[in-house]
Amino acid sequence: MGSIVILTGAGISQESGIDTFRSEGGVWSKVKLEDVATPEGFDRNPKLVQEFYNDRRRQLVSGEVQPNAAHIALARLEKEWRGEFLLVTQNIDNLHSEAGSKRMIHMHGELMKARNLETHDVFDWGGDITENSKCPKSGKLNVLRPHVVWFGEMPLDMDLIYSSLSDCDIFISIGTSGNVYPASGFVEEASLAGARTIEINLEPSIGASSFEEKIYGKATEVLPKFVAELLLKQS
Ligand code: BJW
Repeated sequence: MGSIVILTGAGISQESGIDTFRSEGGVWSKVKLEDVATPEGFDRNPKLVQEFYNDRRRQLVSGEVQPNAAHIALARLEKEWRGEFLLVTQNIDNLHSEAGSKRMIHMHGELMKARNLETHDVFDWGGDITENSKCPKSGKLNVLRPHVVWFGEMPLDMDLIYSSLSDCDIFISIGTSGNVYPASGFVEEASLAGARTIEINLEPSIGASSFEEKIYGKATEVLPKFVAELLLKQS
């Protein structure tokens, strides 16, 4: 049994119709990350950044993207696993929670939330953020930004993530290329704790050699089977 920490990245939502970042045709082949995913880019051109996230938020609320078999398998694992469980996602979409995951951290924030730049209050947000959007608490205009973590900003809930990694028995990384720190270093933390480490991805990630076990294939094809086997072994 024991405790499990899972890290997910854009690859788990790819089969739901959400673009990954670094694959051919991915997000960073269409827009410059310096323009849309840094605080400096937001200072230079807030309208461009808000539009980039408004478009992505619209895709989520349109109903055209739904959780896939991989999201559902992780929700099942959380429900049926008898030990400790934590899902850490780098994704800002809401597909894990739509699939039923509960014990979860969005380390890079959430598209369906807005944050007040001055007070740091966070609000559920399902529509566009525009120059006419008022902070629901202060009523002020032009103080809202997407509640996401850009390059150079501190990811969320790092204390809880590191304490869970330092105490875990199994670490599973799913659908992430391993390009972005600090998530790319989680496997080392888990290894130091003596955890069994597993990478599930379409192809070897940058940090593949740090994992003891590797399974390559589409998340929807590989993960449901992997979860079923893991649950079978705990009984
Ligand atoms: C499939 C699949 C299928 C496809 N099935 N698999 C120099 C050296 C080292 C570090 C730094 C450096 N200079 C600066 C840094 C730090 C920086 C960083 O890492 N930069 C690198 C680019 C070099 N990091 C930061 O700034 C972070 N903050 C920070 O470090 O704070 C300081 C600190 C923290 C902690 C302790 C101490 C200090 C913040 C990073 C914020 C990242 N933000 C983004 C945007 C968020 C909002 C948005 O979505 O727009 O987060 S960037 C983007 O990349 C997004 C993602 O969450 C993140 C990771 O991408 P991911 O998920 O791995 O996607 P891909 O596309 O790269 O990979 C997908 C994978 O899936 C591929 O491998 C496919 O093969 C696979 N796949 N289909 C299974 N069907």
